[in-house]
Amino acid sequence: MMATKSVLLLLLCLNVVLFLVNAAPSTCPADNLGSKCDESDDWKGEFFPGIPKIKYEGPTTNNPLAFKWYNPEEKILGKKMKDWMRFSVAFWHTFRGTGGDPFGAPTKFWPWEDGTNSLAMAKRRMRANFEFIEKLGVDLWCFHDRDIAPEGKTLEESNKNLDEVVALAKELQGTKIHPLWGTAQLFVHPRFMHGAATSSELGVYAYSAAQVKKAMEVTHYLGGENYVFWGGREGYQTLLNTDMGRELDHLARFLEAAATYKKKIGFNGTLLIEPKPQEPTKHQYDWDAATTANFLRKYGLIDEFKLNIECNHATLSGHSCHHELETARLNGLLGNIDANTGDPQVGWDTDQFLTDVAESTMVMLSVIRNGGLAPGGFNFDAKLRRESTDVEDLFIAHITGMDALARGLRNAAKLIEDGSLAELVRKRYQSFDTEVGAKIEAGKADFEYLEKKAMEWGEPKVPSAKQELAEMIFQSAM
Ligand code: XUL
Ligand code: CO
Repeated sequence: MMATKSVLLLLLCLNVVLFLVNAAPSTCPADNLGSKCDESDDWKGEFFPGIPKIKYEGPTTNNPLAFKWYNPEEKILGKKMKDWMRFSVAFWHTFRGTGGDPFGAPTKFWPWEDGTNSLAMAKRRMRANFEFIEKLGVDLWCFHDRDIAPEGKTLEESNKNLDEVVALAKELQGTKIHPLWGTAQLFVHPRFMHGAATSSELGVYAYSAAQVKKAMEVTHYLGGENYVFWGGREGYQTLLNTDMGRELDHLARFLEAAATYKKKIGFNGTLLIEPKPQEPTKHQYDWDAATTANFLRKYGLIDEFKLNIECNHATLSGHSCHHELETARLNGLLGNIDANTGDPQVGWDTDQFLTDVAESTMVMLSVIRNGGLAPGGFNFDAKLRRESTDVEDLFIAHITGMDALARGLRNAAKLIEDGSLAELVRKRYQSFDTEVGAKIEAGKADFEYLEKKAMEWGEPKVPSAKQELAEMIFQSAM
């Protein structure tokens, strides 16, 4: 009996030792702050060994680590593909995404991660970020302050952590790479449970202002082209205990102060608001593009802000991505796109890479009509599925997302060059290309005049809108 127990104990110990050997990080323990371990060169080499710089090989290649449709230097409608797209990597999904969901534990354990949220780990992750960006061949990245550097015990300490990581990022960026946008993460910490700028608590409003001030400063320092506001926990859960009018006023004052501060520090980047209807809260104030445009107009902020349209947020609000892009564009507000998509069955913000070519073609039609997105671009606010756990999956996901949009661009250009869709639309409205139509469009046709015309013309003949023909033309460009 005793002997069996000892053997079992021995086996158990052996197992523990084996586990420790197997699981031992090939890096320093990251909570070993301040030791010379922090300066370890372990990960100053390659994070993605065996992954080459991704190149364009064309649609016939079966190399998963090559672009099939995205050929950065190729010109489409007179502009290089890379200038149409302005792709950027989202730090949070790519380097902080764990695969965890409300029901399940994390599934992703990247080899460079040691399971901590230390400053040393943040710096190592930043090195991985830039190797990833360079191998993918893009020039832009996006971040939230708290996903690149750990929150400290005080705001001062958090700012200090951020400064350290940002200094390294600046060094690693070199001369070409810079942020498409930066933002402050104002939703994870419990202090933001009532919101940030919409919080009922004055201290939280001030804290949020301080955090945004710092995030704007570092975005500017890194050469960022835009700064994003997304209302993580804004909005009322219930009107019973909520002063909606007061929350909206506070939000407007907050954004006004941000616009003032932007000018004060000489940051020329665009301020972007990212509409989202709900999740995590029940009803967010920036529900969709139209709601946000109305809010901006009401508070006199319409010239200070543009919109960052996210496709999955569009579908959550009951619109297609194209609808949201067109609403933003027609209001002169289309500034940037968070390129992702939702699942047609799952009503969540699943943040999937957009791979549906029909959807990407519609997206690119809007982008072309907008004359491009610069100084905005496409940010991959998209994550690997929980069950994709290889490091190379990070590359495959971005490549397929970039290819889908590149293919969308090629298709949209084909549709525009072919002209038959535009001709179909022109014909549909041609009754307005007349003297009376011109009067209406110039705002010179009053009701008496129109009544006279209606009586003169009698019952109007209403022609076909040719919807299926439009769909046929669209399909032939795919
Ligand atoms: C959340 C979301 C954010 C913003 C930036 O739904 O899209 O990641 O893009 O805070
Ligand atoms: Co987003």
